[in-house]
This record gives sequence, C-alpha cells and structure tokens, in this order.
Amino acid sequence: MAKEQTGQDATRLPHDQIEQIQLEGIKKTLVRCYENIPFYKKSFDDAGFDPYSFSDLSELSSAPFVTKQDLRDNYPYGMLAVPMSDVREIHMSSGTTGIATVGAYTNYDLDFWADCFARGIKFAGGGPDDIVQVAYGYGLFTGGLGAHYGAIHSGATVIPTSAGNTERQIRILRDMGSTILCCTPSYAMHIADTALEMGIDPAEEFHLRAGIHGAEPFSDNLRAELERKLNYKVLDIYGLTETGGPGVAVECLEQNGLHLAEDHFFAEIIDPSTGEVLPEGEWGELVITTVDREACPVVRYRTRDITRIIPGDCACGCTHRRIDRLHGRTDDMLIIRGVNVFPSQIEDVMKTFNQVSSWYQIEVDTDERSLDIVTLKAEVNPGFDIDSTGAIERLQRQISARMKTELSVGIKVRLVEPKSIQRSTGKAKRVIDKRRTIK
Ligand code: DLL
Repeated sequence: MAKEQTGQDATRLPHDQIEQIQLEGIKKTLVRCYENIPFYKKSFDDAGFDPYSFSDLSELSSAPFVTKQDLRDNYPYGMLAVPMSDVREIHMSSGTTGIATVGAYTNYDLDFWADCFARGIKFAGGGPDDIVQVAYGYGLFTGGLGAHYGAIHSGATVIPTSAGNTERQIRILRDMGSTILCCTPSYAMHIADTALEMGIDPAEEFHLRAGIHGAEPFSDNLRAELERKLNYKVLDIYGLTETGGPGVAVECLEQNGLHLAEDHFFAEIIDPSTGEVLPEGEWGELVITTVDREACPVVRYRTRDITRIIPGDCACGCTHRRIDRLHGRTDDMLIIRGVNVFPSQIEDVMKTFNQVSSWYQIEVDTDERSLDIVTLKAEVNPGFDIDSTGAIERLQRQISARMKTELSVGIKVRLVEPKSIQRSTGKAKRVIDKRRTIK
C-alpha cells in the first residue's frame, strides 16, 4: 500500500496570506479563550482588553501575558477550551520544579502537531523513502510522540525505539538502515560515543542523512562534532509542552535559524524586564500565541526562552520567518560579576579545544563575599593523557583564559577523566546551581 502523502505545502504560502491566517485564527482564539476559560475572562477584563474588537495583529501587544505559573494555578483542567469529550490526548511537562503543566489535544491539534514536526523531516529532504528512528522519550514528554506523529505524517517509516537502551539503539541504527534520528543533541552524542566504544564507526556504518535534535540548547561547535561523528546534517527543532510540543519552529538545511510554523504560532519578542515588544532582529524573550490550537490555546505565553526574529528571507524558499538558535532560558542565564552568560556560550568556547569532550557541567556557587563563582567541569577526550605532568593544569589555564577573552567572564576550569559526568538519554543537566541549595 502506498504510504501517506501530505497535501498542500503550507511552508510556501506568501507572507501576507500567513498574516491573514494568523489574524482570522487569533480573532477566534481570543473569543474562545474569553468565553470558555475563566482565567482569560478575568485577565482580559482586568487589563481592559476587549477580545471582540480585535482587528489587527499589532493590537495583540495590548493583551495581557500568560505565564507558566498561571498554567500551574489552573492545573489540571482549568485551561481547557473544549469539552473533555473532544480531548484525544494529554501530555504534561516533567514538573520536576513544581506542579506539572498540562497540554491537551483535540484531533485537529494532533493533526497540525504532526504536520509541524513533519516539516522538519521534509526540510531534511525526508519522506516516504526514509526510516525515522525516534529516540526521544515516549510518554508524557512531547518529544517521542511528537516525532512519531511527524514521521507518520511525512510518509516515512517510524521505528519507535524511545530513549535509552543505547547499545540496542545503535544496533538498530546500523542494521535497520535508519536515515533520520530524532532525539536530544546530548543523547545523539552519547549514541555516537557509545558506538565508537563498541567498535562501530557511526560515520561509516550508520546510514543517517539527518538528525532532528532539540529540547535543549546546544552550541554550533557541538553540532559540528555531531555532524562529523555521525556523518549527517543536524537540524534544530524547538517547542514546549505549553504550546503543544516540538514543531513550533524547525531548521531547514540552510542551518540559519529555525522557521516558525507561523500558520499555527504567532511569535513576539519582548524585553523580559519591561514586557515591551522589540523590533525584528533584537534579542529578547519569545512570547507565543497559538493561532488555531483548540484544546489548550495560549495567548501571549511567556516562554522564558531567549532568541530573536532573524530579518530577511531564507534561501530555502520557506516563507515563514525564522527565530535564531536559542541561547537558553532567562532562568538559565548566569550573571557572573554582572556579565550575562548562557551555558551554551560557555560550551561553544570549550568546544574550540579538541582535547575536551562534549560532556560538561557548570557549577555555580557563591564565595564568602556572596559573589558568584562559576566552575566548568569538563571531561577530557579519551586520548588525552591526564597523568602527564602539568598538562591538565596548562589546559585548564588556557581554557579559562579563552573564556575571559571571548566572554569577558572569569570561569574556573576543572578537567576530569572521561566518563565521570553522568550521561542522560533525554535533556542533559548542564547547570548545577549550588546557590539554590539550602546548606
Ligand atoms: O522540550 C519539547 C521538545 C521535544 C522540543 C523534542 C524539541 C524536541 P518541554 O519539556 O516542555 O518541551 O521543554 C521546553 O525546552 O522552553 C526550551 O527552554 C527548551 N527547548 C526546547 N527546544 C529547544 C531547542 C520540549 N531547540 C523547553 N533549543 C523550552 C534550546 C530548547 N532549547
């Protein structure tokens, strides 16, 4: 039987047509939120925002924001805009730092979610001839099923390995001829390193054309290393549980920013301290309004993620605007003696030293004067002779000096043996903030 083919290509619509879709969709979304979700009724009324008179996208900036805390306060079903009988599937954020946030989907929501992820597969040149191995975790996390539905939607064959069982994962990659790997970038690195340890050269023995990696920030240098080790193209995919999971934006082969799925998500960049909308090109916090999400629409959701809208058109021909690769979240930003630094920037500088592997953690603590002390703990590569006299100290000093030149921050560097930092099959834990621990 012929595999499913998707219909019209939404990624090539003229931009004024996309804006028309956004206007019509958001008009309905505002009214549906106001009439069906008591939280929005109160917050619009309190802000004096009239959803019925909305007639231009620029007016959205006068609507109030919604935050993760608002979603938590309305746990579990307070943000539903449809009757439960219309809900087909529910996902949740991990909730490790508080009450989980709930994301529900109608049939329509599931369809467009699949389509958004499938855009990434198509950007990678994928389709019915591809085998997509999904090594994101299946379950409440949106990565596994989002990639799964996307692969089916693109017409490809899907192998739902889920995260973990890395040796089996590697055998499947080699034996089944998987051409697209979907997982977090840190897990892709773990797969590559483990394969090499097993005596399998993934660049030679895997058949990958692309990796669709997201759910955590990763530097350009880490991307380059993945591409070298796995002999494929890495495309970055972005999304979050609160807006329906992966597929809000995804890179094309130009690797020059992530195309928003603007027919489903309206993006604004704001100054996180004032809430003011920033002009195109400026870095700030991404705020998302869902255009047509039925079960859990969000109006001006503050993602806390830092990016910018990239001005201009993309050579790939996709007409949807791009966001830049994410540096990190406002919550992850380190302020070291007044200088703002994201962990991925530290990673980028660290990765310019080929003696150092991709496994690192950043420890933040305070000294007796309450000043922040940041230590980069990073593994050396297996070939590096950790015992040779003075070599480690020399390298540590060099890395530290380069951090100072490139990022203007003082970072202590502690190099450790290979495999001494815990591996993760999902999102890697890069920052250990000891300041937040009660001693
Ligand atoms: O991480 C959804 C996802 C799954 C995205 C698979 C991509 C691939 P959450 O667990 O709710 O959802 O976490 C969302 O992860 O606010 C960002 O801070 C971060 N994040 C997601 N994608 C990227 C990315 C999924 N490409 C939070 N680059 C978001 C950097 C990312 N950070």
